[in-house]
Amino acid sequence: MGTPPVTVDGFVREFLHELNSNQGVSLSNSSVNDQYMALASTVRNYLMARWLETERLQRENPHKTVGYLSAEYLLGRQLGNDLLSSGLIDIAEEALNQCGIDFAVLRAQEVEPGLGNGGLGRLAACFIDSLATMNVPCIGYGIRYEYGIFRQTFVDGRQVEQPDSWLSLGSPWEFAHPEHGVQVNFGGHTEKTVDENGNEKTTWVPDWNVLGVPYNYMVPGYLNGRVNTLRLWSAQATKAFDLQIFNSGDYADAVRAQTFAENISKVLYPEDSTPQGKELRLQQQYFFVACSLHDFIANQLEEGFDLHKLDERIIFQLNDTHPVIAVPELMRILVDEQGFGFDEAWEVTQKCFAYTCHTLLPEALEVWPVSLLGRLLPRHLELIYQINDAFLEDVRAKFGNDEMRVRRMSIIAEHPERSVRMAYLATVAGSKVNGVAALHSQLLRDKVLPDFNEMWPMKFTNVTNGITPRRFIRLANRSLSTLISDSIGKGWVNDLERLRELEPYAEDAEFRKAFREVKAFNKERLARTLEQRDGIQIDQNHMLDVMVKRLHEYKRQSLKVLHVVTLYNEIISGRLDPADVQGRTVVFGAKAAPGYKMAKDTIHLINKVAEVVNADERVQGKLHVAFPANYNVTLAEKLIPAADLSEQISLAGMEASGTGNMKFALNGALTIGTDDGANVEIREHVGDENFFLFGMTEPEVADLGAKGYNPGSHYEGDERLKGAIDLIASGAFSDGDRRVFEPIVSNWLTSDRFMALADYASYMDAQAKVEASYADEDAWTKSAILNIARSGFFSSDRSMKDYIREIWHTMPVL
Ligand code: 26V
Repeated sequence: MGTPPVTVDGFVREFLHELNSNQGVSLSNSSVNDQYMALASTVRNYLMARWLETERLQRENPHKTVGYLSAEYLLGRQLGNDLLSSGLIDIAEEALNQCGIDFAVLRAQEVEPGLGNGGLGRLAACFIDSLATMNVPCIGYGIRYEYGIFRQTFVDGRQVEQPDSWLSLGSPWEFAHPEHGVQVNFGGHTEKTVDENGNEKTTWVPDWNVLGVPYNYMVPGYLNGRVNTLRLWSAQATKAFDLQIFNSGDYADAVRAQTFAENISKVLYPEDSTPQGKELRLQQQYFFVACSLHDFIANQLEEGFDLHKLDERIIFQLNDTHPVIAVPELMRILVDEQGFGFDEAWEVTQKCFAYTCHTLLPEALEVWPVSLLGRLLPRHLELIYQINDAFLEDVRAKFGNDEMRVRRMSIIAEHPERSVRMAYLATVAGSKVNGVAALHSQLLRDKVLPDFNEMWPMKFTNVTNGITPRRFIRLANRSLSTLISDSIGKGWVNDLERLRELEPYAEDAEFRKAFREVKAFNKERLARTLEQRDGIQIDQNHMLDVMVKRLHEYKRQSLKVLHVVTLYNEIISGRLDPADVQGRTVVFGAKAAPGYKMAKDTIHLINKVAEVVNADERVQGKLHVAFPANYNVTLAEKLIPAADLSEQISLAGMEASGTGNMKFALNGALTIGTDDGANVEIREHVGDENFFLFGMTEPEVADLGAKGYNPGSHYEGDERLKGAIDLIASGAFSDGDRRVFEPIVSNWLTSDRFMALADYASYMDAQAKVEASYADEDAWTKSAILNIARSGFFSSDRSMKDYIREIWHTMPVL
């Protein structure tokens, strides 16, 4: 490690040193990648001393740690974040300038680690950022997928997936520790023996294993000198495989076995919300959880720590059900390896876990067939049965022999196939169960887990999600950050409630003008990005209307399409004069799960609508649709700061929280949204008059569902809606071929599970209000500023405080 590069000269020296000694090149013959790698190393070296110091302090004076267990971390690019956290961002820029290098070009060289699908993975990344910033000891545990979320391309308007080989140029951010590999066992059977005291002992005799190799990543706190760790596990063949290669004589077969082992961490499953019950996915889940528990517990044992008090050292937070197999794994370690009695082990286990649920969709609740679980993890299945027996005994004790209730609550479902309900296992095992927004937590109690809520009302709690202001304001929107800091000081970056101090500035004409300049600047930056990245041109004078999120029917991208097609239809049929229309660019960004037909058809429809609308001269450039491919964190950082209007239009009761909604509000976009997820709380904070609410409420949705919903009646009863759907059905967006979008049209007319047609009229009215409000520039700007000033609550720092107070009972390290 060189001298800490705290001056520009020092930084230049260190950077050149890294270029020479690590990349093996001189400045004059270095590639952009060389320069990027050297810059990354320079920052890394600076953070290294702090990382080691954080680790040393924890070892010498152990604090209770958060073990965040998540199958996904959607980190986004690291370079800017680590420079910001270390306070080196300006120094680095100047140093590179002196070397004749454009900082922005180096930043653009980084391939973002996309080790997550969407909201759930990005939330994990925000949480670990906040914990480091708040000085809370945390280890994030997860999987080092060799391929992250696929790269989306469009071919003839249809989604085509490409592998995301994010590691192909090497990642400067990871530290591999093959010497700390952990063996993970699978398969086989169990054997019972009785010891000299007459106690039954169970031994698991597995029949294959893999090696988990930890890769450590720095998680720097913002300007506080703390660096926590994210530890991602990579699967390799163990020595046993090597031995097989040596002994079997069948070299090719043995190498195949190695490939088999390495498959476990090969690729992120790109489905979110529809579990496929794939064996490899269960292998992934057990793999990372077994490595993580072993890692933490081995450290405690080394110190001679008494595992009866394990909860004084760790709380494992289960990020949805994906890591729930950790529950029987901890039981197995305590009972089979540490000689605990079952009850004793269960008492410890219950104190060491808490569970966050991220969904309400019944089909998104994971279940594993008993046949599959028993084959892969026979000992764990036994323990799950034992946990279930003890639990159902408690149910009977509390509610009498209400066998209907017992069957409803059993961790084991009998139909359609005997399987383990992972959400129930998590609820039974967890010291706390939380939803991710107030409405969601209430629905979780009332609709998903009502029996459990009745049994343990105190177990249930809410922690509304949040987002990190470091990445999503300070880094992504530097010009807004400067404007804010010039007005109220810099303290807001890690104390976001201080944005309240901006409220009076909404009345300040000069500030409003400055705010509009910030938006204009961000739109220009976005225009450049879209031009370079996608060859898309956008009109910077348009209202920028943005809907970016995973493609899912419940999120209702199709409702947004109906809005666009209605406007288009009104214009081309002469009912609407383009001269009277506010110019609007509608931006979509969305990936569909590769096997999700309706989602992929919707992507196709959006692209075809874009093609037709954008090319039609009758529109006079007033309506433009842009659908850049491969929406990811990096693009979000450019798009969100430029947005005027944020589309949060899910059917009420379906979106657990949403977090994009928070990012938009904090960057001064106004929301058009339903009363769903965290939208409810955003509206409460920013005020009704600064939010465009529409659509049914959750109870109205439930009522309509119960009465029987008939989408056809909305189609027949609304001329504009009928016109829009008929236009799509006519082949106007598919070169006259009526078959292309027939599945979408017939879904609207006959099923429409997420009731887009029922909310259409209300949505159109709300959009009319948007249009009118936007015309009053000053009023709109005031609202935008108030959105920012009143959204400080949605910092993930606040979410972390809530987890600490309600669930973890950990303390920041002073
Ligand atoms: C479920 C499954 C099922 C098995 C296949 C792979 C897979 C991957 C992810 C999931 C989780 C789906 C739940 C989820 O992502 N929920 C989102 O969580 C966000 C953070 O709390 C929240 O803002 C979104 O509203 C919610 O949809």
